[in-house]
Amino acid sequence: MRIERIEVRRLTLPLLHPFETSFARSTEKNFLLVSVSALGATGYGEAVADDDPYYLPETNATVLHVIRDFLAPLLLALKLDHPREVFPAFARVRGHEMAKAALEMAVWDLYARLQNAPLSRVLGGEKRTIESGVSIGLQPSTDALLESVAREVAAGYRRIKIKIKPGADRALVAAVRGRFPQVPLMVDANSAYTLAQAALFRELDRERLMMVEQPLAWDDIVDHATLQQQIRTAVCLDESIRSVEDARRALDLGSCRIINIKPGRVGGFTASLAIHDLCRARAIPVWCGGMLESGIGRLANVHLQTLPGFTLPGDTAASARYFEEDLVDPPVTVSREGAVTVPAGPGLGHEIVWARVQKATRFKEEWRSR
Ligand code: OSB
Ligand code: MG
Repeated sequence: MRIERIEVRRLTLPLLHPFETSFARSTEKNFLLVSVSALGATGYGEAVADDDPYYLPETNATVLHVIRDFLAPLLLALKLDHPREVFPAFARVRGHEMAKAALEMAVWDLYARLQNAPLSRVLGGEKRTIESGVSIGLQPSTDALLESVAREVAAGYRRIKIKIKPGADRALVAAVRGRFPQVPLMVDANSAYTLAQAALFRELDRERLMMVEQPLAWDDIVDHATLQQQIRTAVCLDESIRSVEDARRALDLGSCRIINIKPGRVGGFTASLAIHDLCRARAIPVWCGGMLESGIGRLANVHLQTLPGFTLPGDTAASARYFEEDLVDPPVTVSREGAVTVPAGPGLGHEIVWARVQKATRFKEEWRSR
């Protein structure tokens, strides 16, 4: 198969509630949606970059630049038998995993649609439902946080993650633990600390957290190894793992005991499968993170989590927590038991609502094979 057409759209969706982390506060979701077409079908991939480089270095502008000037020409020149050939074909381009992932995941979706198979099946996954946790942003007050945790526990989410930052950490954790002694709980610092603050994480050992996610620098695996040696709680890496090689080095060093796989962060599904397989061989649990994706990226994450190594609940909460109207119909929903049903239809498996995509589109650009 040859890809005949690639389109990139820039979309803006208002967020129902602002989402605050140690690095930013977002009130809307601005992202790029990639479409790839061949043989009368089209597949979709959502880029996970933001307008700013505060989570990782890529931005929507760099993703568009790298797709337009480097990746789209490479993809249009490829003769493909299987989507696993896309990621290696991008190898000459260093980094830019978010740009690579958006295109690569669109090709997987296209391939699944052409096979008339759910994406989960072509990825090799077997689960029919996956378990969801929820990520709760920094709140205006501890009471607001407790109220939010109570709401999500009642909704059925299987694990609560709260964001922390210097000055908003031990007291928040103690308050949530005090009120919910048994809830599976974890924290995510998004790289807000340094090793000089290791004492905080030694204190948090008392709170029976499932893990602490990305406490130290976004590009570090050395200090994380030192920290992991000093605490009992498992360190989970998010930002620091952008390839299977990053994962191998981190595991060799003992930098973490859990890995968060976001396909949009590591270059797509092929890289995600490689990290999954590596972790499985070393008995390291993995789970799938989220990036406040629309239903398109959210469903991609749902399909990936059908693989057997995803043994911990992911950040794949219901569309209704984020958006008034999602871009897919039906939206992603979560049962009272915290489960998401894996769509059985071809590709991502839910219809894309084009009127909503059009309404959210700010501009688009396309490239065709000659
Ligand atoms: O670190 O996991 C993260 C959102 C944006 C950027 C980074 C992260 C997050 C989340 C939210 O934690 C996960 C979600 O609900 O999609
Ligand atoms: Mg994270």
